[in-house]
Amino acid sequence: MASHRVLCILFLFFLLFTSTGSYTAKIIKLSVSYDANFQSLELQELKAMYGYVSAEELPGNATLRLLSDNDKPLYELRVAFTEPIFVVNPPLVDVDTNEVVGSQGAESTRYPEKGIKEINVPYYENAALIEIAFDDGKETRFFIANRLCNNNGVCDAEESTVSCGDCKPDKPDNVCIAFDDNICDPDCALGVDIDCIRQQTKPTPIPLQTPAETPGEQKPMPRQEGINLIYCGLAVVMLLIALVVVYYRKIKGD
Ligand SMILES: [Ca+2]
Ligand SMILES: [Ca+2]
Repeated sequence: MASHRVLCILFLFFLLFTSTGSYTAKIIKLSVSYDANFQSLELQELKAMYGYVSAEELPGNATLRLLSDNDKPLYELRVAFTEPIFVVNPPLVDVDTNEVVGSQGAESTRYPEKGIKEINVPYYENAALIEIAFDDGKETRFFIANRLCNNNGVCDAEESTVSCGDCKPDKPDNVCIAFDDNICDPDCALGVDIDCIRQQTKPTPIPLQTPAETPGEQKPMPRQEGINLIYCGLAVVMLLIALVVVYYRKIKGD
């Protein structure tokens, strides 16, 4: 029985350690859009938050580099961009041999589409540039420092409390940080941030109500006090009767 308890405690510690260990990494979430042949790349969105760093995609077809404001490499990752193509009437393929075995009757048509790739890189305070270099030589650079924080006192769309002092932890910034830190993050869903649960379940003090007294109004005597006075009165009367009886007996005896 005791060994079961020890195992349960160890398991809970393991869960706690592993969950916080992976969740507490500060990252920058990047959404890169691209067209066919990876001609025009755009950094559609970015946001600093807590989460997982993307795994290396080997062999991949491009290298993503995170650079500092003085072009110093901070982080490097191999990434695989897939051609954004939509095929109408694709030819029939043998699933075992992977060979084209015939067409579906109509000519197959390929339409170029827009692709979106999401990549999470570690967050660095001095991160300033993202460079995506394809193996065929195409290279694109995005300036990110000003997008992560422009220090204008307003929490802008791509800023968050992780990357910018313009955003406050108890105000909305579209990033939920559910730490037990006495701060209820309004971006967290119901029941996610323990501090918000505490805030909701905290009992609200009820003000003590004193009855309004009008001048000249007789305050009703409390019941117990009234009863005590009656007993006192009765005791005094009985004592007086007893004294009178004793006095008369004394006179008669004399
Ligand atoms: Ca700002
Ligand atoms: Ca919190």
